[in-house]
Amino acid sequence: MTDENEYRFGTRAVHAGQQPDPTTGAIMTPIYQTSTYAQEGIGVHKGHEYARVSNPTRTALEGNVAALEGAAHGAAFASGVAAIEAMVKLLSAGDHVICGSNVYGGTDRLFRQVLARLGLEFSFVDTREPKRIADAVTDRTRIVLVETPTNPMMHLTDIAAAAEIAHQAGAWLVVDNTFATPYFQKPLALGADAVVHSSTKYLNGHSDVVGGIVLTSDDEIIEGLRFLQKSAGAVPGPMDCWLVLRGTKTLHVRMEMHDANGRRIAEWLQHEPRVEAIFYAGLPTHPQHALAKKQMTGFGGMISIELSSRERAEAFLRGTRIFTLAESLGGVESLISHPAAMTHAAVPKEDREAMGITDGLVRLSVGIEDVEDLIEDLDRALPK
Ligand code: P1T
Repeated sequence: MTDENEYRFGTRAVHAGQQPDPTTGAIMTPIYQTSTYAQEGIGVHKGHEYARVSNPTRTALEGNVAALEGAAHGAAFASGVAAIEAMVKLLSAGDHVICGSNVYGGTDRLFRQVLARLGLEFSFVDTREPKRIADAVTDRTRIVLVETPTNPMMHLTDIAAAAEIAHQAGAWLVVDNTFATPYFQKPLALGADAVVHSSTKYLNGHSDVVGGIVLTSDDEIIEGLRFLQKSAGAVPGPMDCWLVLRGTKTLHVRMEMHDANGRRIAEWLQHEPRVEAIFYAGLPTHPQHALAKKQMTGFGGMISIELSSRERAEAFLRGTRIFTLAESLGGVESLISHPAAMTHAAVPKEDREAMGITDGLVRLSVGIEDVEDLIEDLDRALPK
């Protein structure tokens, strides 16, 4: 496919970034399982020198996801946290990052326990209220990073408002779009400078890869990221790129199903007296539902519920048969997890509880199984 922007989402998902293999005509992009490439003379080659710098399978994946996010460029990394780290490593010691107070626990850990040691400064701010971002800006602020919806509380940030504040401060707005995916939310079109993903999740969709990717149309950002792929080397292998590329071909189909199942289950849970509270941006009772409808076109399959105690949460987690207790999300199969003890265990307890990640909180990643089976599974497992 040559002019990708001419086509709609599903067509781009299947084709963008790829063309039949020039040597064999293979329709599917081959897994170029090689670390290096022959040179005819010094510096005379077919566009690839060494696989840390570039690999055709990775290039196809980067082009594909860039087309889905409406970006000019993509840079793939070995994991979601590696992608986030690369983005922040564009900065220098003394620079300041404003990060949403509720982000994936591993992002929080990377910032507080690794990058802060190297001289970057971080402020954690509840970005549901854009003014709090403006209040946290310093003359060294270079990046504002938000997840929307957040993991696991489903808090939203007004992307357009956050972009305006970041730009006034001379900073980039980076949006972690892992939960919504480009099928339901396009941060770059709303003013963000870069989007990051854990491609481990919905982009791949089959829970068999760990990966990350950054998408941007900003030349300075992509040049910096390419330099970091080469210089710091946290790049994904060709097999993993190929698996994610296979996954993105069905992203639009899977997301429709995650969304339909997610809505049905959220509505069912909402009327369930054994559930104390439910967090899902697609419900009219969500405090930011109006913003959700404004900047998202669907709400997906991530739902959190409050069951009021660790005992009730544990009974529920033990009781499901289809929903499997595991870290991660976004695969075709339904998973269930306990954020306080699992994904967000590294976040200080006071901070965790301040944002609602209590011992009674349970997170569901609703898969694409038959929704009646999923509801029966939850019904059977919910404690009295
Ligand atoms: O696991 P990794 O591919 O490194 O991605 C990190 C990451 C980044 N951003 C968000 C929003 C995420 O949810 C994650 C990873 N999250 C889990 C493993 C989880 O179970 O929540």
